[in-house]
Amino acid sequence: MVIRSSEITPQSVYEGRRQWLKWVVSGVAGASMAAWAQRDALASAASSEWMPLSSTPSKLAGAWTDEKPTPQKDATSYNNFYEFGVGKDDPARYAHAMSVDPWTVEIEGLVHKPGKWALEDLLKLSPMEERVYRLRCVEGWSMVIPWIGYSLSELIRRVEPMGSAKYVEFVSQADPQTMRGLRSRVLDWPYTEGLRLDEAMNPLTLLAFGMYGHVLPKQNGAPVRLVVPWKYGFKSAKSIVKIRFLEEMPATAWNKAAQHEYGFYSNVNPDVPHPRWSQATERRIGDGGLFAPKRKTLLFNGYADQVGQLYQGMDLKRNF
Ligand SMILES: Nc1nc2c(c(=O)[nH]1)N[C@H]1C(S)=C(S)[C@@H](COP(=O)(O)O)O[C@H]1N2
Ligand SMILES: [Mo]
Repeated sequence: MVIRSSEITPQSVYEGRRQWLKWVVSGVAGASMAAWAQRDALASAASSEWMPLSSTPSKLAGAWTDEKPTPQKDATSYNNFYEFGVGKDDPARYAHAMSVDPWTVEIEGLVHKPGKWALEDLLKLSPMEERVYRLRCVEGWSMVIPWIGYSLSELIRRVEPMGSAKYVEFVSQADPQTMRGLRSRVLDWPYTEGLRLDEAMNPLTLLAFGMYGHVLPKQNGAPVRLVVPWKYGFKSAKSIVKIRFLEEMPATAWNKAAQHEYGFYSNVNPDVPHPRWSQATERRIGDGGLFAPKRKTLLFNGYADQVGQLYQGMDLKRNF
């Protein structure tokens, strides 16, 4: 399957978002997300309001894989978003309750230009492009998703980190009124994640606003999330409300929950098994169910050429 190289203007994303909000308000979302059995209906309802892309290829090396994208209905109905429950179908069922308008992202800590960014301004910060990245969950499944966004580095440059800033922390929305998963203590809410500043500045690190040519569905982290394609999926925080620049390595939600299982780096690495299972292979969602042959997991999820130099001289077994 040939994948179209694409770029969309911030304006078209903005228009798309307007339409999307209309769609959410109209209640189509709630109705079609109500039942697992109706997830095909969800996918088709969603596609009618999402906007098309114009075509300008991404020039960023590594931003593309030729692998076949995961069917959109799988990528929007098999999710991890613990704020809505721990079941794979919980986010598609319950994320419609989350309110994403208005939305602001607060920039804090060691930067010369801290402050609150309205989503509208973030959308206009930089031209967006489509990038087809693999996403590999630590649980042993993976997907190929055409994301839409721009490099996080565009935002970071704009807020001017101080020389003392060494790490970036990402904080997800935590609203007990709309996120039913917060009733469970499975993680210490809000969900937080972190990157070293040079990892955050790597051009592959994507601030994503859309996927499959459309604005992000809520279950995938609307209205803005991170996609860090060489790390396990949990590093890619969804529904981000705060980005904080720090001198010290921040705690992360998964590291706090299970220190020996989830380290700060969490680079995809087939040679470092999770304490309870191997990471040598993965099951590609959409490949044909549980009986499809597994694929070999690649070091840095296949992005070693782009990011390997970030870890030169580091012991990746100790810094897992
Ligand atoms: N806020 C928040 N972000 C999150 C998670 C979460 O539970 N809460 N789950 C993570 C995990 S474990 C994975 S694998 C990816 C899944 O992204 P997807 O559902 O869009 O495929 O989101 C990550 N981001
Ligand atoms: Mo995950």
